[in-house]
Amino acid sequence: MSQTLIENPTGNLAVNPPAPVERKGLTKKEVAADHPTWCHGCGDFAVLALYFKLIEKRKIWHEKITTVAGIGCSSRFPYFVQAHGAHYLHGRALPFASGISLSRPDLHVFVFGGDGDAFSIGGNHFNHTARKNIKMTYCVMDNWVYGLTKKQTSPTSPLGFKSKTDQWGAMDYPINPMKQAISAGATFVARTTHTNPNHVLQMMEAAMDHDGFSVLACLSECVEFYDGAFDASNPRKGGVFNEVPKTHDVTDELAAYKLAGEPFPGSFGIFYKVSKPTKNAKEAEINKSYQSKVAGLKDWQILQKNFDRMK
Ligand SMILES: Cc1ncc(C[n+]2csc(CCOP(=O)(O)OP(=O)(O)O)c2C)c(N)n1
Ligand code: SF4
Ligand SMILES: [Mg+2]
Repeated sequence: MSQTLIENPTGNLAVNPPAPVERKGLTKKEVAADHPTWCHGCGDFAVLALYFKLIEKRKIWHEKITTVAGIGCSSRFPYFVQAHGAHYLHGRALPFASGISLSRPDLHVFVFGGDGDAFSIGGNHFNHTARKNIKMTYCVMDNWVYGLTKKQTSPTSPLGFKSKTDQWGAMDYPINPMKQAISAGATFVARTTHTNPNHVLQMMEAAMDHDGFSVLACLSECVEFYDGAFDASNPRKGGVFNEVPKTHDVTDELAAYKLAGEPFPGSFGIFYKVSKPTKNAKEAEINKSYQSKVAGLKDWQILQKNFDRMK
């Protein structure tokens, strides 16, 4: 490519930068990694396909894709995305993702995982990430069971569900992911299902555009250990898919709880969305003010200042 030398205001010759080249959105082929190892018919395939669609549609470049997960069938997600990501510890995806989100404001972090990962072992991290309102999107792929470990009761398994840990049927009341997310402080809470691809993509986009902790509860059927769990929400299986009524006020917390309390299959769409300062913005403000106080000092001098302050 030819470059032109131009004279800059100081009178020196500088290289005229080449005109920026318009980058095309990545194709599925360019972001798809290993062939997913999920069972044939698993709902997780649809979620992955729509994540690829989102990457393509929203032109998220390779170097900006950040996919984090914990452990579980659904959490195998980052393996199948040819970009930056981490398959982290069971239930610990959110603290790991928080570090990335807080240190890299140029990225949007996506976290994927299962109902066990989110609400059992990772339950406390879920609550604390929500109350801190750390900017990221958490897509909980809820199949009402532990899939990877072959059918144990999960925190969202309905009463009476027979599993390897509850052979007479689950006796503990399930948690309600939507109520949990709203009460913990998530500022965007939406619900979708793997059987409605357009809706999943629409919700992923809305979640990504939200400046704060966005939770997307996505029904994703485990055909191996909980076949037919979500038939009542699937019109192709005789069920009904009802969208959140147009009259619903997404800033009304009580109205959101009301929607969350509907019996299955309930409604799909955005239940709750409010604007609140993020931890990202608050930390950035503190960093800016501190940096102005230590301007010109060497790293060791800043360290020394901190040690002296702690004496
Ligand atoms: C600390 C720890 N405890 C337990 C396990 C075993 N384990 C792996 S995945 C999993 C549950 C997965 O269920 P879920 O998060 O719902 O994901 P799914 O497989 O259903 O997608 C468990 C208990 C583990 N890997 N690490
Ligand atoms: S066990 Fe269930 S959740 Fe896991 S891959 Fe198979 S169908 Fe999907
Ligand atoms: Mg599960």
